[in-house]
Amino acid sequence: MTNSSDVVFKINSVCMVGLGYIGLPTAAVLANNGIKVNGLDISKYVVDTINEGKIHIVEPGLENLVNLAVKNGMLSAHLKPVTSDVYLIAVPTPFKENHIPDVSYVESAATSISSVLKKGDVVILESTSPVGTTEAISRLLTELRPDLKIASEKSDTFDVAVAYCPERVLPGQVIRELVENDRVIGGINKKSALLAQTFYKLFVKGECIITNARTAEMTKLTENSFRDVNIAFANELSIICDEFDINAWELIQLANRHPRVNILQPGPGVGGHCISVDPWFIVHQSKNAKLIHAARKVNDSKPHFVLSKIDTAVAKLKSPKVAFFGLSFKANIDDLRESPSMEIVETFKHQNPNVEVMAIEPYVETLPAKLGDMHIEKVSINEGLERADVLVLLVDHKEFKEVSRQSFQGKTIIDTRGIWL
Ligand code: SAJ
Repeated sequence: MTNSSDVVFKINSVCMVGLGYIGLPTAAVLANNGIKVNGLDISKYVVDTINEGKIHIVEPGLENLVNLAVKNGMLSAHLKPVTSDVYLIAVPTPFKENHIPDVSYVESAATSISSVLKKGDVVILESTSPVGTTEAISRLLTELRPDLKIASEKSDTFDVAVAYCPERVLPGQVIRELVENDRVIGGINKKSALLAQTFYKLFVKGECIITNARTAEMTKLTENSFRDVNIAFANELSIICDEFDINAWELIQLANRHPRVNILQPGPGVGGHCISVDPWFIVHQSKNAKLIHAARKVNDSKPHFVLSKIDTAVAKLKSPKVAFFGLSFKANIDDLRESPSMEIVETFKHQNPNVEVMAIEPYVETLPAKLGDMHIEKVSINEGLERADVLVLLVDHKEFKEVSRQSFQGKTIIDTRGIWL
């Protein structure tokens, strides 16, 4: 493809910046589609692990792909950027104090690749980012490389294209979704969008739809805010139902019989590093985000509601033993980061140091050290069911669904997911 200034854009190799939950699967899929991938990460452990053909995260199907790509010489990992044709940035964008978005990893990534950029390259940001970040990255690259014409929203003639294309894959199904999902590709200008689209079409079977960078940034934030607002509705309903002595899950099932109603499921709160984080980016940037803000507060307050229910149950017993079923942020995965279940277990034990607390988590081998330090014991499903007086169901893991209802006799059940009711 040729730009109007006769710069030739070709895509033979990709530098994947950030080899985590998104970057590594993307690198592996690209490499297995015949594109040479030079991975870049700041962690020596991550780089060494990948270069041995192994992986440092849990994702079904990923290890095989990485192993194959490394063996075939199509994927290698590095601590310094290797000259490539396309630079894909997938680094974390957490928030700082007061929910202010932290784009410092994106800025560091852009700074790091700036030294190897050349005419004809394409830079694509995939990290979830506040609106305007792609424009800021274009300005940063312009400052760092005054010798190159970095694409901007103001001009369609450039040496280096710049675009934004959010990842939208579901943990646990990343490999399939990377290929099958539609992609929204926002160019900083139209030509950058078209160049990025050419790249994604190399491995994506879903539609690759182009727009501008700001709209693509907002699309990602909108998708996760939509889900957060809808989960907040379910969570608020479950609290109202508790007040009215109504089973929220039965109520939702019945309401969902209406052809235009589709309520999500209540839980102990919203976890993970996306849905509980991204809506804050909109709230931070716009005073008009009132509903999105309220949803965040409802979902963040749900663990406190669950804790109040446990406190009431425990207060009725002489020497209570409490078993918590599930620690991960959602069902059938091992990811404990930003998990409302972890928050509930830790807060409960902190406030009730003398109560015996057990945790059941079939998806992790050993409990995080901080739980061990608090004298929280990891037990099997059966041991938890036998020993505890209060059973708190926090995650709807498939193993918990199979538990015999007979083992509930004489126990207090607090089911935050509606699978034991
Ligand atoms: N949850 C509920 N009730 C529900 C659905 C979910 O309480 O009815 C809770 C889960 O238990 C979990 C949290 O919400 O704590 C988030 O889980 P999730 O399965 O909704 O989403 P994630 O965080 O695993 O992945 C999301 C996805 N976004 C959308 O579905 C809009 C995924 O496609 C994104 O790529 C990902 O965020 C991301 O990386 O942004």
